[in-house]
Amino acid sequence: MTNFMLIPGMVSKLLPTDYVGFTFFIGCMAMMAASAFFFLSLNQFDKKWRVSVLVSGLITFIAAVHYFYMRDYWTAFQESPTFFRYVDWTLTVPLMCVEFYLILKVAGAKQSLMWKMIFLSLVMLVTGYAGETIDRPNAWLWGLISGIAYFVIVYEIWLGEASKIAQAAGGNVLSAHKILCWFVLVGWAIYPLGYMLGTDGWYTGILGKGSVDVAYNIADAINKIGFGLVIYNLAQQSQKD
Ligand SMILES: *C/C=C(C)/C=C/C=C(C)/C=C/C1=C(C)CCCC1(C)C
Repeated sequence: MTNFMLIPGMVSKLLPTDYVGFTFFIGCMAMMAASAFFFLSLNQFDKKWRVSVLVSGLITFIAAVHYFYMRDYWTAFQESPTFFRYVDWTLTVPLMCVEFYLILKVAGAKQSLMWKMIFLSLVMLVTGYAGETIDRPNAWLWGLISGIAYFVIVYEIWLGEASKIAQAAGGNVLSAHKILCWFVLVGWAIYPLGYMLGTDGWYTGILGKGSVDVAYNIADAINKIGFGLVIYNLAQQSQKD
């Protein structure tokens, strides 16, 4: 663990052209600022919404801590911090599934819906990790399995049980659910794109190679902070009515 830690009092040198390193630094600060924002706003919400906003803050806080590790790893080795990346996702993506459940709970969502989504997200992440690390020659195959799990999540929230509950709830809950659905369909789609830029497969001839980290860092900022703000907004709107 300590073999890549910085010497106390020393800052590693980042080249002005290291745009990947730049996005890691921005990621640290953005996640930290967002966490402060969500945590400090907690008092203004009543109990019903407080947990949802708290979870938004936990998601960006967990990401902030991982971003500090990933930034240091990148500055030390100029290599993708894949391990920390997937530890972060393994904690934060299931928490996003919890968020879906929390906002639909008022409309009668069952816990089984939450567990189903958590399970699917873990299948998506474990297979993605396998493709990026232990079995890179078959990255396309792992990516495909991961993509199927992702597709089932998209189906579940757009057309499945979750969408029916949101329809029944109507009002603010329905509009927030809709926005979150767009996050998962469009914002989350950046991840498989990043994966294809960083691994070799039939797609490499079409897409070429690119920085998997820049793609993931941009996606994280959009999906973790943006997603949290939707919840924050829902809580605030619902409190006014
Ligand atoms: C905060 C982190 C989030 C919202 C991470 C989401 C990650 C994904 C949606 C990853 C999806 C992948 C595929 C659909 C196929 C290729 C492998 C992955 C894991 C990059």
